[in-house]
Amino acid sequence: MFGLFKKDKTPEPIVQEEQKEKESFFQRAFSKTFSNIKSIVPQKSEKIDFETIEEMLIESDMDYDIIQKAMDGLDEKISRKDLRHRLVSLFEHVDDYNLVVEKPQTILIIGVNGAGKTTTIAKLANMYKKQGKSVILGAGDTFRAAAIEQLSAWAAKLQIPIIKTKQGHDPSAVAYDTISSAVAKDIDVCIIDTAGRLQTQTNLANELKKISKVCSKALNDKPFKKIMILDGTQGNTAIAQAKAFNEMIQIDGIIVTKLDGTAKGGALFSIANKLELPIYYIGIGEKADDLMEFSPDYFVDSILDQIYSA
Ligand SMILES: Nc1nc2c(ncn2[C@@H]2O[C@H](COP(=O)(O)OP(=O)(O)O)[C@@H](O)[C@H]2O)c(=O)[nH]1
Ligand SMILES: [Mg+2]
Repeated sequence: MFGLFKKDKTPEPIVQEEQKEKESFFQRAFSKTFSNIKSIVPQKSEKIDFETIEEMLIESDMDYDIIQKAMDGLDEKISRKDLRHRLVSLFEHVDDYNLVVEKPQTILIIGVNGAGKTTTIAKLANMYKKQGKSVILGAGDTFRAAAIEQLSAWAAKLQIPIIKTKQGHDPSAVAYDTISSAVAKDIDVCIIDTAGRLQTQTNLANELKKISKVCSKALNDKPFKKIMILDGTQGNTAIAQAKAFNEMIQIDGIIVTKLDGTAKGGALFSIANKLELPIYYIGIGEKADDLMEFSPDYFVDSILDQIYSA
């Protein structure tokens, strides 16, 4: 969507606008990570010492295993081109960043309490609505009354329909009703919230499995996406969390939130590489517009821009 310039033509104004928006978004998302990087590499140059790059990546919270893997065999002085190639290749397990599946495009949102699930649902709903799509929400975190209220408040604000039930009721029924309603009303996108915590981990695993099964059933076995929300301020520790959820219910991809508050942006390399999953979007605030699609190329280039001279 971004940077799709037609050959031999000046970029169209709309594309330039989008590009600018993306640039400023990435600057905001990684401002703390970038200032950290700049303190380690105060002067830009054409080639940078191996140890300096290593230190920079460690300080950005990139996992040491991954750093070793990425830098294996590189020269003592590293050029932008060589480093770029290595860093981008950490994301190469993914070739498809498209979250869109057959209508109704259904997204089941999972993750621990406080990761940013409900807020991210609002951001996704807002984005799809701006794209001209119709959206319906399912308040599947029935464990806490506050979670139902929070999603209802977003639905009202964004003027989007929501399917909900009383606290303690079956979240699978909410998921089923949300998808059925989307099918009946020809709605494009269904986004379903889930609880991040129950009385026990086993309960949570069973509940998520059941919700997932019910979604498949409501969709007549058509595919849908299970997206894990990770709190970016947790850096690498979020990986263990994601692995635990991945064992309960196979995850299709990740959205990382709260990057606005952290210098641990380098953890995105480890999260993507260790989990071998796509990072679809990144979140950088509490407002409905604070979401941007993630692009490995763009991410790597914006890091390299901090340290290499043109
Ligand atoms: N700074 C910041 N705060 C966020 C972001 N996403 C969510 N939050 C805040 O994190 C808290 C928990 O979010 P919530 O969506 O309720 O998490 P949930 O428990 O996973 O549903 C709320 O106060 C949100 O406003 C983000 O990208 N940046
Ligand atoms: Mg919530």
